[in-house]
Amino acid sequence: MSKNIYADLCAAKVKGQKKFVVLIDPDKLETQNIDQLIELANTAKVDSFFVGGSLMVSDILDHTISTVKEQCNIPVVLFPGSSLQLSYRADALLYLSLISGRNPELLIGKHVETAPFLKISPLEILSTGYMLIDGGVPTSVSYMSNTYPIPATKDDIAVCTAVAGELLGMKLIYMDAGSGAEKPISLSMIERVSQSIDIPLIIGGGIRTAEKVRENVRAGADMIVVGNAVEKDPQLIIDMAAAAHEG
Ligand code: 1GP
Repeated sequence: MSKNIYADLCAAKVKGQKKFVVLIDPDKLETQNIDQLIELANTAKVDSFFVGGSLMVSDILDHTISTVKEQCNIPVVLFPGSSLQLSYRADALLYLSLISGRNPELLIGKHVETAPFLKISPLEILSTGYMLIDGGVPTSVSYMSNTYPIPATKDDIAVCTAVAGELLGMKLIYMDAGSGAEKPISLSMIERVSQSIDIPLIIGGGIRTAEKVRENVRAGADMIVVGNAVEKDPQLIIDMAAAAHEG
């Protein structure tokens, strides 16, 4: 399997091209919906699927990825809520270090445990500085990770955290207001952080409209992730992907 997702993302960033990602939480996906989701994603030229969840209670991760792979060529990237969410059927894995928090297990502990498996895996490993930003409601990831998010108005803290991640050698920064966030990340925070780092910036959490996707890419996001909104209304994929791609 070719390991070119990161190279492709960096090349797109240089050209100012933005990416649109659909988040699939296997727990929330009804079997009958996945076919429609994949068809829409194909039509909309969605750039990747992220697959994962803060707490996965079913064991259909492999099955979900296989179903996607059978029906399209869109890359599948694991977005693991825990070290149990590992599948060699995916193309890549976000190797998340929760740099907004101070939980050592999620900064390095889980990485040590999983390193021997990942070293020999066929997955493209994408070292990612993961930053939770307060989205107005307590999120599953905040509870499960036992960490506080960065306050929504503290742009300086977000900038310093992202720059620290870049200086530590991380390949991506993912700022996430959490799934179902009431308030998505502010445009001023996206602007400040994107201007402060050279690595690609992923933004997600609480994005519900194509207009918000457009605003976020114009503010400097390189990749937009949407989960809840397209679970509720899969047709949104078409306009949201277009908004990201048109910039
Ligand atoms: C959460 O960024 C993702 O980790 C997506 O959030 O489900 O609110 O779109 P939503």
